Amino acid sequence: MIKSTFPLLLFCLLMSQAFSQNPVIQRVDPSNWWVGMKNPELQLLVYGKDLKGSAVSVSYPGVHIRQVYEVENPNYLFVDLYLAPETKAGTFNLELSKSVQVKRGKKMVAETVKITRPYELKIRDQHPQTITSKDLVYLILPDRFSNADPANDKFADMADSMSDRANPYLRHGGDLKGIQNHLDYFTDLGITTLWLNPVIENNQPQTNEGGAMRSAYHGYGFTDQYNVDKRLGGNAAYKSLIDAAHAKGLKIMQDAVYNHVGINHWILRDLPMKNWLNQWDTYTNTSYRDDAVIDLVHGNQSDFNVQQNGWFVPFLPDLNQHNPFVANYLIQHALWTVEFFGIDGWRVDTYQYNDLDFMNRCNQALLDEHPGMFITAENAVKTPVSQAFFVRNNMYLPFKSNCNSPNDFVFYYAVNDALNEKFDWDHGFNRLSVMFAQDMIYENPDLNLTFLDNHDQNRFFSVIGQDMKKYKQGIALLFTLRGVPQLYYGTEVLMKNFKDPSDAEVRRDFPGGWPGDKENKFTAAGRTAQENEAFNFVKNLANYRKKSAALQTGKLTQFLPQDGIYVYFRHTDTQSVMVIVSQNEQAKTLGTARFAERLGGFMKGKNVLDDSVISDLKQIQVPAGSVQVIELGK
Ligand SMILES: [Ca+2]
Ligand SMILES: [Ca+2]
Repeated sequence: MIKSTFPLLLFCLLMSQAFSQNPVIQRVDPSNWWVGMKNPELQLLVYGKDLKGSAVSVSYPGVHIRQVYEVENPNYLFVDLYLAPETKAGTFNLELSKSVQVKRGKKMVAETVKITRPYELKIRDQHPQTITSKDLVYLILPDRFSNADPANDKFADMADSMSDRANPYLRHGGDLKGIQNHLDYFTDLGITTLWLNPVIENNQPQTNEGGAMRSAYHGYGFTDQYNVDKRLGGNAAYKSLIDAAHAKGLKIMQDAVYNHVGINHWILRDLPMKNWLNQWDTYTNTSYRDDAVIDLVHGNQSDFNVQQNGWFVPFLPDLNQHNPFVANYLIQHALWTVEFFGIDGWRVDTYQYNDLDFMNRCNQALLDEHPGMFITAENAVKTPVSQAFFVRNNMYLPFKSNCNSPNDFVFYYAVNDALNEKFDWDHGFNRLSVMFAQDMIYENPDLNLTFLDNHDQNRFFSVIGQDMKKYKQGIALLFTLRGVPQLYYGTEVLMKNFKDPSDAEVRRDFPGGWPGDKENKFTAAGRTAQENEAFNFVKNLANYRKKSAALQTGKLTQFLPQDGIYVYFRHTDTQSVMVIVSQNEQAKTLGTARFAERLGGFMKGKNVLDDSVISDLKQIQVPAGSVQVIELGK
């Protein structure tokens, strides 16, 4: 035994010398893949140390290496694989062999070192559903909704190690388990789909914005796409939430960011190549101007480049989606996420800043694997033309988007303005009828994601001056007009505020979501009478909508607003709903002769908001500032 010690030590020493020059694999992205994907191609990003010069091989039936790319940085290899249709699930070894110089005594000699990395091909078992106009979406900012696990609020090893509910700019500790604990609250309210602001790791340092240090609690600065932030509970908590939501019939919409990543993203610490990002000689911010992109007639290249390739803010670098490795990385992450977690739909952040051909490729990759998948694009634009440009539309243009839904900002502005204005020729409810008259521009306006407010906007109840009549009108318009309605968390319990002094004011904690909260708005007993009036209004109409074919998928027929009263119908072959909304300051008797084409054959109606019966459809009483949702009957 003693004799063998020396040679063994020497061997270890030699090995350690050899390994110091050896290639090392630290990670492979995507972290796994699936057999049975419609697209048989897969590009692995292999990252580690000194990978350049390695030969790569795989010995597994059906898995073929098409090409290996070396790039500027020797720590990366990109490996194109082809997975034949008959490939079975299992784990193969990615084998790298490289000739390295090793010291033997006083001599350097060449030696071949081999390293292997197991890679798993799983069986596809998720069956995402499609989000449609039958759904009601509820938007949650995960850090601000409910804290089920105070132990994960902060971590000393993260770039921002703070959590403080007293500071509106820092993390507050909300997490995915907190959301999961309230699934019954959502289903009771009539919600069918949850949209969470991004859950992916944001290991970002605090940043100075407007003189205040802020945390990336909003989630829009990704630092590792393949990990859900551990302060939200990590991948396991996200999977658990989604499985539990699906079990209760709730769908999940993921918030995607393709345009940029956080400045602390792991790839940025050791870039594969300089043009992974859109780099500028001097810092260049995007102009945030959609007109620079949509102006195919009079636009110029310079404005276009700044809008597209300028950085969103200094700590969110712009990704170069013209780089095919970047494009593949982003697209495969989207596919991976659907398969891994069972995502039902996508909301794409900052859509207009992405290379639009890249976005079409990305959308198509999702649609190829999941036909009919709901993909809704965020563009904070003000005109139907601009909004339609970025989605499937009926315009004859050289560029055609394949995104199937816009976040309907035009609707958002129109409803907020309409409810705040006095009725006249082009104000008040006329804004709505004028807007809907332009729906011919969209391929399918029923897929527009309509909303009254979201995490970036003033809260609806504040915008309308905390007026309950306008509140009910707004909710009723949202739930009964065309589109996929989206509610922002807390709107149902009258959460309020303007973005003054910052957007943190419209992202307050949901009262009752934290242990020891003095108020609990999750329960009727914890809500004020007015909050219960609001909650019950939302709940009743949302649950009616849930079983109303007319409101979910019926055709919208509108009549020009007159005398401050807007009348429209949602109708299928089997159900007709008449909506009457008034911004008249006096009660009126509404003669209905001009609606005869939609009222023909109906004798009576029931206002589903209060179950009152309208026995004479020829003369309908319309109180000042009222809304009626009338299911018509024979
Ligand atoms: Ca927590
Ligand atoms: Ca960009």
